[in-house]
Amino acid sequence: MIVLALAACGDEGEGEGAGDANSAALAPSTASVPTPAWMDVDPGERIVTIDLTAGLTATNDLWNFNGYARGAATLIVPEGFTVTINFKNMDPANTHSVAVMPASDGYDATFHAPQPVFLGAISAAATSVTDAQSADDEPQSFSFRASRAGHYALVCLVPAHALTGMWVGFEVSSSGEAGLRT
Ligand SMILES: [Cu+2]
Repeated sequence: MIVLALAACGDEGEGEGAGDANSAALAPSTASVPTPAWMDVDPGERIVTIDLTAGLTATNDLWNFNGYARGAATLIVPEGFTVTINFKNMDPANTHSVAVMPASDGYDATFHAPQPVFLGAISAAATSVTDAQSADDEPQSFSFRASRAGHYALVCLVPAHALTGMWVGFEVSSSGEAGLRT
């Protein structure tokens, strides 16, 4: 993560103060966004691993991903990388799910036979109130290849959850950028 940030600085602005670990935060918008602790980017292996937790905070009445809802954050992964999502749920009252879906400024209450944007980019029993990920379940993992750059979303497909804001942005960058934009 730090190596990436420093490399980005070196590419972007030589006069900004070499060796300043904070300079990435001050760099122009084309610079890398921060990589949160729950996201690991391996440029060598071309793998991104994301620990994603539903109900991590009280935001949106627990209907959030890592504390974000209603598109308040966008996860960014590089095109062509393999993405593994380790998904768990800390909401004791509701099951949740996650899938990479087309971006939208408003989602329907229900999803019928949803097709994720990328093959395999969906958690188990994603539309089921009873069988999606519960707080009692072991974390589940699924992987997919982010094969096409674009703007998408991570959406909970349990009925009424996306409608109520349980989604965040998911961007596949053609520039190699990775991290979290808030
Ligand atoms: Cu949900």
